[in-house]
Amino acid sequence: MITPALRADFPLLHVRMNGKPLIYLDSAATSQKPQAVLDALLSYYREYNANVHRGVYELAERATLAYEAAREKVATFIGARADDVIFVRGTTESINLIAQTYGRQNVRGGDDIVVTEMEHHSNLVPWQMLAQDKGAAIRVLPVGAEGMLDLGALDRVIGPRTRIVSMTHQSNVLGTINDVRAVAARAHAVGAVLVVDGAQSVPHLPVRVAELGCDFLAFSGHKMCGPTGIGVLWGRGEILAKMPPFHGGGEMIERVEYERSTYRESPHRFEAGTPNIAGAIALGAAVDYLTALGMENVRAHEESLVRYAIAQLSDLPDLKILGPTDPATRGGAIAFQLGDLHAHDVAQILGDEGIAVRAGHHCAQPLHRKLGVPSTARASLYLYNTTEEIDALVRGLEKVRAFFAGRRTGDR
Ligand code: C6P
Repeated sequence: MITPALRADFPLLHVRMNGKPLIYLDSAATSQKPQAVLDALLSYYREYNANVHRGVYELAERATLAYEAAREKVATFIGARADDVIFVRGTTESINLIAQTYGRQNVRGGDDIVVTEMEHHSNLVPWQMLAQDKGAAIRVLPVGAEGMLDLGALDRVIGPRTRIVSMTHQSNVLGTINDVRAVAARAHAVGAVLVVDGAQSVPHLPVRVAELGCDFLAFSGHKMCGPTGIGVLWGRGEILAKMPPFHGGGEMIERVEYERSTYRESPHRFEAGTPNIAGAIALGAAVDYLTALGMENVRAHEESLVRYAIAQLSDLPDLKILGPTDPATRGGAIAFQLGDLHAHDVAQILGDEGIAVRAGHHCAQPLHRKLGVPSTARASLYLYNTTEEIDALVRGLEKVRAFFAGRRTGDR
């Protein structure tokens, strides 16, 4: 069970913004951190700061053990083997790593790389760079009615030329939770690999790589109660074993000569240089925190918040929610438009009320263009949010409407 009592674990939820209690509705951008994660960061630096995989003295061994224990925790969290879990800076770096290693090795001129219309720029631009380099084409799975992927187009868009399909599990704009298994089946039927952007799903849903049926999964620590600058790439072991390294440097090599080198196995082959040791250890603490709550409970809490939020927001005249309205098919990123008001104006006035929401294109310009809107405001929910905060959002939006209605009357 998730209760408002867990808010006591998050120091930042108790600060004030503009003299008002903070109502944090921007967890899709980054989540707040529980004390246990802050403690893990500090205790590494205070008690056993040393590099990993290098020294044999006690501090170095302690740091290495904690770093590798974090890898084990993350692996268990997603139902994977630890050797297939690679620490990177975040989702963006994960996807660039796949594009520049697996992609460069396997994509040729005339091939197709398939994405969907609801991708974050992090899951589009790295593929464009690869496609431009190789003379490959980007093909796009459309978004259909109510912000769901149009799975009827799967057989048309994914075909014999497709080498890589890369899709988000949960949209950061529409909130849509995609049917990854259906896309995996089609990708595998034509011999392509499936990359899943889990930036918005791993923090919010139980995610097991075997159940998704994907070949790669990318996610970020900072959206799941962990620190910034640490993220994860999971890859299927037999694929990682054949992939070339991403960066060259220390700790990823077996033998180095002047002209050439040989490389270690995964995950070390993909972790050149000193990694984000504190970040990985603190991500392990975040995983412990989420595991103790139970990801089924996190999802159930968010689903009930989404149901409440959609019902309350739908009562506001002129408010249009993007994406599915059935809470069973979506997560807690709720992008909306309020009449013809500019999203930044909406977010600014909410901010004055202590309510933190994001405004803009949310790094999804092609999706906004498709929907015919330049920008949206977005409230995004997480395990620490409450129905009272949604009530405050609704009151805040009523103020926004009243403010602009007054200005319009004054203009006449
Ligand atoms: N979306 C948002 O406000 P990084 O920045 O590498 O941790 O995550 C990138 C990323 C990739 N995919 C999806 C679906 C995402 O939502 C994000 C990050 C934030 O929506 C910041 S732009």
